[in-house]
Amino acid sequence: MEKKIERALLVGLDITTINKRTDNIDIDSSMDELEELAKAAGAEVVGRVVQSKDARDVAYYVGKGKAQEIKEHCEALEADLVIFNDELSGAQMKNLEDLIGVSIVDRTALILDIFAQRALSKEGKLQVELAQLKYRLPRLYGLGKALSRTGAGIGTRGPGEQKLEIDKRHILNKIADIKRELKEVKKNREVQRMQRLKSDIPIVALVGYTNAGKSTLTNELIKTHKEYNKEKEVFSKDMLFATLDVTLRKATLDNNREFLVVDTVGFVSKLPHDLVEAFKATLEEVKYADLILHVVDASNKNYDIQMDTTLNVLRELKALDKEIITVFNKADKLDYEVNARKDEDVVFISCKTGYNLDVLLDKIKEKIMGNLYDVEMIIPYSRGDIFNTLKEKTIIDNFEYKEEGIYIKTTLDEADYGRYSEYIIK
Ligand SMILES: Nc1nc2c(ncn2[C@@H]2O[C@H](COP(=O)(O)OP(=O)(O)OP(=O)(O)O)[C@@H](O)[C@H]2O)c(=O)[nH]1
Ligand SMILES: [Mg+2]
Repeated sequence: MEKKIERALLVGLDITTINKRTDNIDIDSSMDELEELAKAAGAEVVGRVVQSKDARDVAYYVGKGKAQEIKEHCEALEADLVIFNDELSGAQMKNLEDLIGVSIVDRTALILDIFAQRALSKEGKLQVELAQLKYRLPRLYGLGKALSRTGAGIGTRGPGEQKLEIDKRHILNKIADIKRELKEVKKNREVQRMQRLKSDIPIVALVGYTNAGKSTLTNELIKTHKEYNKEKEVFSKDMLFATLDVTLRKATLDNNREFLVVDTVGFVSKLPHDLVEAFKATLEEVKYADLILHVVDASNKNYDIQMDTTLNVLRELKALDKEIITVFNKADKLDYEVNARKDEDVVFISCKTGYNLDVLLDKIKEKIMGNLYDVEMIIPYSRGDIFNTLKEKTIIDNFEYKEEGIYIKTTLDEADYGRYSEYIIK
């Protein structure tokens, strides 16, 4: 399919009435983020317009006069589309499109578009398409121009580049189909999860704002595993929403114990609600985690607001009662003091320089291993399987073949201590 780089004009509203705002980010940072999102969707940003107003205009979002001005900017800049920094109603879209005469895309559609382009797994694709269709349903009559564009423009693409349905009845049928398919996929995932839980390897989930360094940290952590190779690495890039699908990889602690690292999709402020809903299923892995690493880009001046965004999603996922380590990443770029909040377990690291990665691994060990017991055991020769398991799982300080069995000295975690108690002599 032909791909033309679209020229986008960004429009934001700086709402001056505090209680009418939907976030706390200052308008410049918010527009910077919108620009990153637009780039991530493949657009070229040709200009920015910010309007200060005490509230949104119901018909034109920025007000009719400003919309008229935007039309003139579009002509001068030869813009193909205008991207608005908030979610618009169907009526606002239609009015703005009729007046300005180019496609209108809002922040939600933009984020959905990026997700549609990046989703890899079957489940990810289904979930994005579902969120897109739900977004479209109440806006069909306002999406005329955006949907009738030829080629695959921002806001028209479904996962896998097929054009999205624009007929209401088709959309409803499609939504029902997708929900059915998702149920199947979910069943499969459940089976896999049960197998994992049975294998009782602790699960450590990395969550955080987009671009915080979750995938980079994942790649650092998995280097500790004996089966590590380059191909196991996950994709990381200086780009919003580099990761869309949840991946699981193995890592090892210095006491030879394995744990699973779960890399997850990043969050962003004003994340479309349907998308949060959609990804709740994928993020279920987080609910089953033994430990959460909340990865924060400490060098971002809005790190505090970004943390709140992440914590809010964790709250929605009902995962806030889990053990959490706050990982302030990019310590190499820090040029101001970052204040940790009270009651938080915090570690400053740099994936770039390797600073404090060992401290982080120690903290992980402390959290997921619980109490550790130094033991001496005698394992009867008939239970060579246990000896082999412990050889794999623990570091055996000492062993000896004795008459009554194999004598070993090692360290056991809580679960194994209970499991093998009959063989423990000290
Ligand atoms: N300076 C510096 N850059 C880092 C560090 N860690 C990661 N980065 C960079 O930050 C960018 C984002 O890293 P990712 O690992 O892709 O971030 P992510 O959290 O997985 O992002 P999403 O998948 O988009 O949610 C990349 O360009 C990394 O190279 C660090 O410690 N210091
Ligand atoms: Mg990532």
